[in-house]
Amino acid sequence: MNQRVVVDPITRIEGHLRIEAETEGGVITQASSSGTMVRGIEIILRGRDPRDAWAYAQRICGVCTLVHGIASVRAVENALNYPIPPNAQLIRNLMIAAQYVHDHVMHFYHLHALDWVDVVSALKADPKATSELAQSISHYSKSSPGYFADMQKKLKDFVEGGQLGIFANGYWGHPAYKLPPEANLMAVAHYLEALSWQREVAKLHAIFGGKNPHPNFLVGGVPCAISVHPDHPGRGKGPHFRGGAGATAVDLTGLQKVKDIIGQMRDFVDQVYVPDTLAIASFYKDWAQYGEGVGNFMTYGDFPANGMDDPSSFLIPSGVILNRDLSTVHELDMNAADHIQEYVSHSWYDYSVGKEKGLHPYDGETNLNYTGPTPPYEHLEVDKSYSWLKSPRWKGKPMEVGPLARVLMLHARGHAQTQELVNMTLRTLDVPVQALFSTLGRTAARTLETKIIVDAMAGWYNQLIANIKAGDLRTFNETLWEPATWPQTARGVGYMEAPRGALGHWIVIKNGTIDNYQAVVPSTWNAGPRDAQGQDGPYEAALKGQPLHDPKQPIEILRTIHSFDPCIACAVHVTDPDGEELVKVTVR
Ligand code: NFE
Ligand code: MG
Repeated sequence: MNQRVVVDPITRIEGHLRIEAETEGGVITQASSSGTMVRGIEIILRGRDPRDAWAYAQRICGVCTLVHGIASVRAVENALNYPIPPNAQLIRNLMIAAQYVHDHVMHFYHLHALDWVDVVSALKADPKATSELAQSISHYSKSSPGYFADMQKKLKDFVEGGQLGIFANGYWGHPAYKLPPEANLMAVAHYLEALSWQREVAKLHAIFGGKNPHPNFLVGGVPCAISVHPDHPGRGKGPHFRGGAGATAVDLTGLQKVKDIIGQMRDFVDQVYVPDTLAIASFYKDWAQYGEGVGNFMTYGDFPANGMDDPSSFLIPSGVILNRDLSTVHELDMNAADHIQEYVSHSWYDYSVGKEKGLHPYDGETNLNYTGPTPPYEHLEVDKSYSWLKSPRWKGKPMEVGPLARVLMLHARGHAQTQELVNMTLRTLDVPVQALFSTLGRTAARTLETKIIVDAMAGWYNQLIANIKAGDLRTFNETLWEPATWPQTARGVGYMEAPRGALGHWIVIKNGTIDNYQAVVPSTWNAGPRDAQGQDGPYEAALKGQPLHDPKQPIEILRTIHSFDPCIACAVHVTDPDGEELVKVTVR
């Protein structure tokens, strides 16, 4: 029997995402991914000072709190050929890395884990056996029978008090949950630990950027001065240090705190996140055959050692992998008109060139035109336009971006630590290399890249300290700050690897103000709708062929969609003036 399963909203994500899945005989034959919210940041930016763009662009999202700030200042710097000092580069690397580690751990425990971990089953666990399990996979200190008994009591109080709260409405007891009660209890305990841990590690952003979320940035550097005087923490001077907490210099106490936070991050990743991922995955090996996306992977690259002008110095390289073929990495050109384009054939937008043609972001347009059904509606018109997301394509092909793309790219480019980690994971789980391309592989890749990035943080920190010891305290380059020094027209691209994948901001500057601004965002690449050729986006492709045990409890859809870690606020990034949901605004 044919049936259309609608999941709306998909929960435990950021933003508003709807999935409509056509099923036949209990298997998904076609899936449609729809972003049901629209915003207008790109329109808001027009006519403004490019040096202020980061502060607006950063509000695209409150989850990947810094990435749009970074992409924005890099776009302006790229347009103006504006070099930044080495310390600013290192501080940005540390801040980006901190975002990854924070975001990936939160995603695993707080957004994704409940797809695999049955909270209610944890009540049946034996704390002593849980302790033995925990100690067999890690030397994390919180692992005694007493600790797990306490955690279980906490959980029991929640449940008995009718306060399951965030755990309410799960598909508890669904046969797809395979973990024994002890593994469930261990994971729930770490869910709660991760909540306190993240509060601490977020302070790294506050030290360098004044606050979190949405730390401060600065075109030409970073907005924190460095002071090495032990008694008198310095203050930033000049027009670019605009007050607020970010204007206070980072002193030796702050730098020591950064070091401590890096240690805390690393301990949690090594002792909790990595072992938990492997332990949980070992019960879900059947998920190594489901959830492959489009088979094409793309990275823009990030974490420069020598600045953004030297991509060969990036920790994460850039490139494109087609049809799973890791033996060839294709070069990608962010400025070439025919490489990256966005299509709107199935999106609620119009283009001046017609709905079938793609546009490069420098020529990008944001013309909203809702043509969908009047709410409340049962189904979207998936043969016409059905999403507020555009469909970005590389040379006309859909691309998966994100942790899996990065791990594959690092692997393909011969990064030794990545190859070791991937081999260790495949060996431990006893799954074939094709498992990488699955829901399980995508989730594991996120854990592995967290390990790679957290390990790299100590190196950037040590380099920063070495520079400071050698007397280099520069964090800002003033030479191009004044628009009088700029060319009349300029354009540039700022890019980075955000936690969810390749992120680009394209800016056109005319007479010192923003003439056009387009952001093409990771979740748009992954969650976008079909294109003019009818090619599925990665979410859509990943759901195709997926069996559904019970259409009323579509946990399988959640598992695969969550493995991408959706952020729909990022993906649509374009607020209507009243900040309301569009369905309430545009309906005729
Ligand atoms: Ni709103 Fe974001 C990240 C960006 S999304 S979370 O990571 O850019 O796709
Ligand atoms: Mg866009």
